[in-house]
Amino acid sequence: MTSSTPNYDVLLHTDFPGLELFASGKVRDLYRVGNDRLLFVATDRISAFDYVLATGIPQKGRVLTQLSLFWFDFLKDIVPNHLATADVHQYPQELQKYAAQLRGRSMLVVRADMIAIECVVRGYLSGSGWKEYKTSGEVCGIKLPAGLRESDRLPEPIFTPAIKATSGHDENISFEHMVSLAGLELSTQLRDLSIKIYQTAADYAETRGIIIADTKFEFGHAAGRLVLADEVLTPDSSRFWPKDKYQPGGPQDSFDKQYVRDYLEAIKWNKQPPAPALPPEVAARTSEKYVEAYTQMTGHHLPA
Ligand code: Q0Q
Repeated sequence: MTSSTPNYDVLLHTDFPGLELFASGKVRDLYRVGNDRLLFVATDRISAFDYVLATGIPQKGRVLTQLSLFWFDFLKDIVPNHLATADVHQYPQELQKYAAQLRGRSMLVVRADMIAIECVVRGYLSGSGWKEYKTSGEVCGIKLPAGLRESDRLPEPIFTPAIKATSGHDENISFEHMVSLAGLELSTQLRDLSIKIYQTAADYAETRGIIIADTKFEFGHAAGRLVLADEVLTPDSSRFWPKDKYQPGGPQDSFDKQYVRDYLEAIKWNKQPPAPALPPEVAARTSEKYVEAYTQMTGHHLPA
């Protein structure tokens, strides 16, 4: 294999000797590149019920990266983003020896001063929003109409920010709490921009047969500008539902993770570590669903 041929092997753990790890998440790793860039790498790891499973999903990292690139371009007139380049040939010389591992599943991004608030927008009532609504009729302090069912489309998208609790879980907060953390001007800007981005993306996705039920944006400041960072509108940062199967009144099948969820249900995993491995056919079918999510959303084949 030469450095110009992509490496389609499943990548579970990144290993770039000489590069300094900046941050590592369940399925993404960030490396420091100079003083003002980061290398954002999407592995093929998959998490379920907050645990990383022992089996990787072929092509998953490439799909998530290429979807983020699609949305950065789609949204470029609405919001600047942190992308410097995803063309490995443009990466600094120190990264060229890792080109085959990086091609298609990585982005060189501008290092931003991140805002430590997760900007969640919900167009449908699901997950923690549904849980909160059942208890209080509200989500993040936003009163909703009575009588809504699980997975119902909301009268209009709502902004439901969250902070990373010490437990590592997201904690939903009210807009007023966000204002106490980030100030009124920035909070208002983030709310209005998040809703506009979500609405624009969700309207387009629906024409492609995909419901984006909710999504999580991360923003930062770079060179004095507010930029959209992290991954954007992927099945990992959002709930993707197939539109042709949408039936409110209960939980919806996930576009991408349903085979995994059904398998974990079938083996009666107790949702405690160690997270189980997946049978090859579950990993293979899940891989097909990720690639399908890309081709259905964009109308293009996944780039080689
Ligand atoms: C940054 N993260 C998320 C994360 C672990 C991603 C820091 N452009 C940036 C970004 C981005 N994206 C970040 N920091 C400065 N500039 C993103 C939570 C964590 C792996 C991947 N953490």
